[in-house]
Amino acid sequence: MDWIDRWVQNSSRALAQNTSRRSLLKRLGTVLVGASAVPLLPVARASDNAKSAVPESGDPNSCDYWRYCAIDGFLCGCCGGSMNSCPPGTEMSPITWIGTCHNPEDGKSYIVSYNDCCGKSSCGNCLCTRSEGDKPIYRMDASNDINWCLGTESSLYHCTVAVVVGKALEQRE
Ligand code: ABN
Repeated sequence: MDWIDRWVQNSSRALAQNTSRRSLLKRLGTVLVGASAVPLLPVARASDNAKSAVPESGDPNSCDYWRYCAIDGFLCGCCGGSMNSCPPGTEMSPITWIGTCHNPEDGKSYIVSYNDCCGKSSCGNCLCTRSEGDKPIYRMDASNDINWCLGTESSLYHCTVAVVVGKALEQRE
């Protein structure tokens, strides 16, 4: 008999001898529950994709900075993080508010994702509420006055980062 056949036969025998039906079901259950803990849906993690291509000018800790055209929150650069990274001890929310901002450096428009950093109480520094394109809170789908600390371990809001996701399509005249 082939060694693979022998190996499978021996393993099956050993499994049958050493495992009761109940413990087999228990193991199967553990594997199924474990597998369900692995996130099935891909979540777009914010990373500054267009970073190398985006010319920057100005002070990223100032509310006037071009990326903040639609932001509503405390600037993470004033809270121990940076314009596109959360301060230590906080977690970036995967659910975000999106804006389209004009970059004066190259005259192009970029899609900017405003991710809340979560897990610590409000930072309190550099509040910036420019809110371009924002609608009142009763239009939840189009309002940025919302705590986006959803899908994170903690729902405590700390500050907001502005991550350039990509170039916006040019509008036809
Ligand atoms: N997205 C910033 C924010 C957090 C809490 C409350 C309002 C706005």
